[in-house]
Amino acid sequence: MNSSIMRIGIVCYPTFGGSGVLATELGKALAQKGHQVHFITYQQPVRLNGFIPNIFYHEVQVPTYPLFDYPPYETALASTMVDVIKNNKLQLLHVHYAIPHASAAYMAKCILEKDGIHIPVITTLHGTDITLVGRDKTYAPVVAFSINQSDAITAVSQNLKDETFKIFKIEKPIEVIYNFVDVNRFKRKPIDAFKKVIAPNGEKILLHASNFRRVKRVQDVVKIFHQVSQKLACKLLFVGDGPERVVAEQLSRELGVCDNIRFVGKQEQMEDILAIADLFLLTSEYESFGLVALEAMAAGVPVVSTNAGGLPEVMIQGETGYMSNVGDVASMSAHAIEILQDDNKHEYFKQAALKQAHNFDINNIIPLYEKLYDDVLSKELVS
Ligand code: GMT
Repeated sequence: MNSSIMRIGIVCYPTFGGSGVLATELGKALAQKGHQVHFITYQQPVRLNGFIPNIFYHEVQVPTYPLFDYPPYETALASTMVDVIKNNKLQLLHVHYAIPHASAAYMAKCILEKDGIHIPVITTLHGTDITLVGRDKTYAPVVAFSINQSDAITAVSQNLKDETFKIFKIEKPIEVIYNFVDVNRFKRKPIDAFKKVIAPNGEKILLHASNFRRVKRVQDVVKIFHQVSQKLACKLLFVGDGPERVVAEQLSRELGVCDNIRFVGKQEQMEDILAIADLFLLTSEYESFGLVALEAMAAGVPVVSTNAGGLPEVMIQGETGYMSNVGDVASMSAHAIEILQDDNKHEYFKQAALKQAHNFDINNIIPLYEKLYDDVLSKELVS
C-alpha cells in the first residue's frame, strides 16, 4: 500500500501488558515506514528502547497537591494531548486501551475544537478495558460514551468485538485488526549458557509469562507443571510479576515442585527466553487475543492453553498446540505431556506454530492500520 506520511499520536500504557507492547511495536513500525510518531505516556514504554529518528516521546507529568488523595491523571493526560497535538500538528490520535485513554482523548478533542483544530481519534480495544474493568459500573458509562465518540474503533479479535457489542450499546462499527508479531525478531538461537543454568540436565523447559492477575489462573500453570513433571524431567520458568505470584509460589511449595520452578520477574528480552522454551502454558480465564501466545509461536514454541475468548482465532487446535476448557488441568497436562514426550511430534508442533505466527506477521497487519488512518483522514477532508 502506498500510504502518505502522517503525524500520529499514540497513547498507551507503558508497562509490560500486551496493549502497551502492541502499541509500542505499532509506533516503531510506523516510524520505520517514515511516519512521525509521538508517544504520550506517563513513562517510557518498556519496548521503546534505542533511538529511532521518527519517534518522539512526551511524558505526562501529574503534579501532586496535598488536597489530592487521587492525582487527576486523566486531566493531565488530556492537557498533554492538547499540547502535543497543537505543537506538533498531529493529524490523528490513536489510543490503546479505553480506560482512561478514550475519555481523555475526547476531552482533548473538545478543547482543540474550540481552537478550530479537529483531531480524529481512533480507539483500539484490547480486552480487560471491556470485559473486566470497563464493564464495572463505576466506569461503564464513561467507557461506553467515549468509545462512541471515537472516529474509528478497532478490536484485537472478533471475540472482543462481539463482547463489546454485548456489554455496551455501541453505535459505530468496530473493525477487527488482529494483533501482530515481528516473526524475524523471534528467530533466535538459544543461548546455551542460559539454557544450561535453567535445565542443566537437558530437562524440557515450560514457560508462562503474564501479569499474574487472577484472570491468568497461574495456579493452573503450577498444577499442570506438577502433572507433567511426574512423567518427564522438566523445569518451569515464570516470567512477569503481579498479585497472584505469591499464590503460585505457595502452591508450588505445597506440591513439592518449587525446586524446579524459577520466577525470573519482568523481562524485556522475551525473544531470548522463548528461544530456550519447549512449551508455553496459558491458562487464562479470558484472553481477548493472547499476544504472548503469538510471540511464543513466532519463536517456534507450541502453546497449551485454554480455549477462552479470542485464543481459538490465534491458535489451531492440534497443530500449534492444544486448547482446553478453562480450569481443565487434566486435559492441559495430558496435552503438554503428549507434545513433549515425542520429539517428532514436538518438532511438528513447533513448525506449525511458527507457520501460523507468519499469518500475524507485522508486515501483514501494519498496512491495515495505515489504511484505517487514511480512511479516517479522508473522511475528515470530505466533511
Ligand atoms: O493480559 C492482560 O491482562 C494485559 C492486557 C493489556 O491490556 O495489556 O492484555 C490484553 O491485551 C492484549 C493485547 O491486545 C491481548 O493480547 C490480551 O489477550 C488482553 N488480555 C486479556 O484480554 C485478559
